[in-house]
Amino acid sequence: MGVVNVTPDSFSDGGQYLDPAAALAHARQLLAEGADVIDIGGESTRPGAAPVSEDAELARILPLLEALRDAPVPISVDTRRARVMREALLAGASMINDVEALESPGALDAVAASDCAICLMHKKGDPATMQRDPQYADVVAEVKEYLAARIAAAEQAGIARDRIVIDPGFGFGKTPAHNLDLLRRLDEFRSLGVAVAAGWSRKSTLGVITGKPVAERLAASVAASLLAAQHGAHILRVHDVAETKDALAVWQALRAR
Ligand code: 9MG
Repeated sequence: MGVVNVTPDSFSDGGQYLDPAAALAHARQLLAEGADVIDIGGESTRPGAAPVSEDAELARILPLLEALRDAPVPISVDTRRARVMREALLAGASMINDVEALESPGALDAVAASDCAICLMHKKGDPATMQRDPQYADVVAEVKEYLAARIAAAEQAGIARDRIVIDPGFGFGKTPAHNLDLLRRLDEFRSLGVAVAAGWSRKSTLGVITGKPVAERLAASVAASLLAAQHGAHILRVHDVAETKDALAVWQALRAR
């Protein structure tokens, strides 16, 4: 899953693709590099990001959705708001990626009323404060319990299990130690019976491990994504599609022999 953030302030690519033409060119580049899904976001979820109105979020993503109507792969929209979900689905999105796991008012119904896929992500706390000393007794057990409850809520709202993807939300209310525990035990999430997604691309834990700023985390991101795949992830949410695909190809070649 290749990321296109149409935002001024995302932690990694903020401001690069606010211009619709630049966003479209980037999406096309990720498609050419072999992305299987494009994930478009119009609101940054990084810690401390400025809130954006629904209208502004829609104004950022709709032109790109329209331009990608004929894309050869599913287009996902990263949003937590029901109205944005509904309008994005009307404009051609076939997946919603929700960092609030359909907890916001009307979100379950918006997704249930369509046949789209849905990624339910875990986060602890609000983006503004979530990185201030998050605490868990057992991070894997707690995140898994939360995601199991959100799968149940989605099914109860009429969303079939085969439409659901779960994501432990690396970096969302987690310390580097929590993120590494989740990565080490990622395969435990497969017992929930739905596809598992993982997003490690350029995240701050990789900065802590390598001592490098966001712009120099490519190798660490590829390594973390590869490890996530080896630990059971079905979907990797990444900024660097070509490099991640090369790493996966080497691993797959080894497995094929
Ligand atoms: C929007 N967004 C930012 N990081 C993410 C992650 O790790 N997973 C998912 N599903 N979405 C994310």
